[in-house]
Amino acid sequence: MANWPFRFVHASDFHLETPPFGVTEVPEHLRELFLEAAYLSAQRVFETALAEQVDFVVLSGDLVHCRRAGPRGPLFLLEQFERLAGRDIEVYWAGGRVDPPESWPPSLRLPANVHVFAKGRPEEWIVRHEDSPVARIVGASRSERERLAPAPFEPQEPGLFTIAVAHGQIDAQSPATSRVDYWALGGRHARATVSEAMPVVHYPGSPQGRQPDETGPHGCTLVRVDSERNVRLSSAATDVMRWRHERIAVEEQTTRASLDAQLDERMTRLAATSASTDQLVTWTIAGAGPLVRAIRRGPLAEELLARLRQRFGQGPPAIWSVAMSAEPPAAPPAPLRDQENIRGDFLRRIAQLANEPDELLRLESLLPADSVAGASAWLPEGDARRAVLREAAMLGIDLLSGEEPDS
Ligand SMILES: [Mn+2]
Repeated sequence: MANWPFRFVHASDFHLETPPFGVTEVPEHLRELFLEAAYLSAQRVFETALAEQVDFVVLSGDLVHCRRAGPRGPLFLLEQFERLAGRDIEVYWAGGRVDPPESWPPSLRLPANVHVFAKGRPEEWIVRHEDSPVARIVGASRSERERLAPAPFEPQEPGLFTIAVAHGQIDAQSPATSRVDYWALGGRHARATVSEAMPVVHYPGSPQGRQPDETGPHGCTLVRVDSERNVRLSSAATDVMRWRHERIAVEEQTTRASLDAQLDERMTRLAATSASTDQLVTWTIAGAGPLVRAIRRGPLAEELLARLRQRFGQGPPAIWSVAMSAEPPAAPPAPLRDQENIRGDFLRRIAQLANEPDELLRLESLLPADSVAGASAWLPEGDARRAVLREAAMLGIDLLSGEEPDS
């Protein structure tokens, strides 16, 4: 059945109540940007909808925690919704964790173009072009009690292109037999397309990365559906600051001048990737040698950061270096481990724990006697366990090596 082609913006997780975080110190010239980032990026979502002249906008939850954001949050959304109303663009909004429908201030009436899905049984709206129906939108706000199940979103009859709007995860198995063409999901802050084939299952992610590990561009998704019902997704970046993680490997003989040159080169490359967006870089220096030891123990990291901030951090666009740390080597140097001394014993024990991921670490006896009753010393699993053990090995080498210069 031929379909009227249409397009819409899919966005979620504005979290207007949460400014970016995870930085020990925000420099004066970036303070305003941190405070405004959540709003500026959300505003760009609406500007994308207007610029692309979309038929409608689908919002998959976690837009604003009204109490935490204060009056500015809902007033901002109201203003944006009214801009869309002025261009006859409808909005379909399914609430998530922080924005259940009942949390919206009753004194602020939503304009008629905004359809908020209730919790529980999904509700259905038909989008029309002139008088003919072009798409069906089935949505529900997140319910605390029930798991998100795909079955209630299934339309009774096939035919119309169907968009299901919800916040959360759907069972990866079930979409195969579904009559839903596009799952517009929210709740993940990183953009992700879980299924590209029909039905498409997509999370647009948050319009703005909030913390150092939310790296890369963030934005919303422009969805185009053609007359053969093919779906084409394109991402529109809306973030006003972008987090980066950069790793540089050095060797025993790497000099400070050569490390500086590598850092500068990486910075120049980052600057070229985006001429207009401020970027926040977390550095990891990996490998071995005196530079890595100096970053781990001494003031070198602060020195390098100060230089990078001064050269590249002022902008515009600013490329601000947030932090720098040394990545511990995968295994401590074998000669140290093979020595018959306390340090050797310690490193052999660490290696043993690393090789036996199921072995439990009993650390409770090491806690002070007056520590809270029932407190347990807990070691994570998998990659996190390996990282903790690597750190412990390096700390052991530092503390058990005395003043030997070459340890
Ligand atoms: Mn969220």
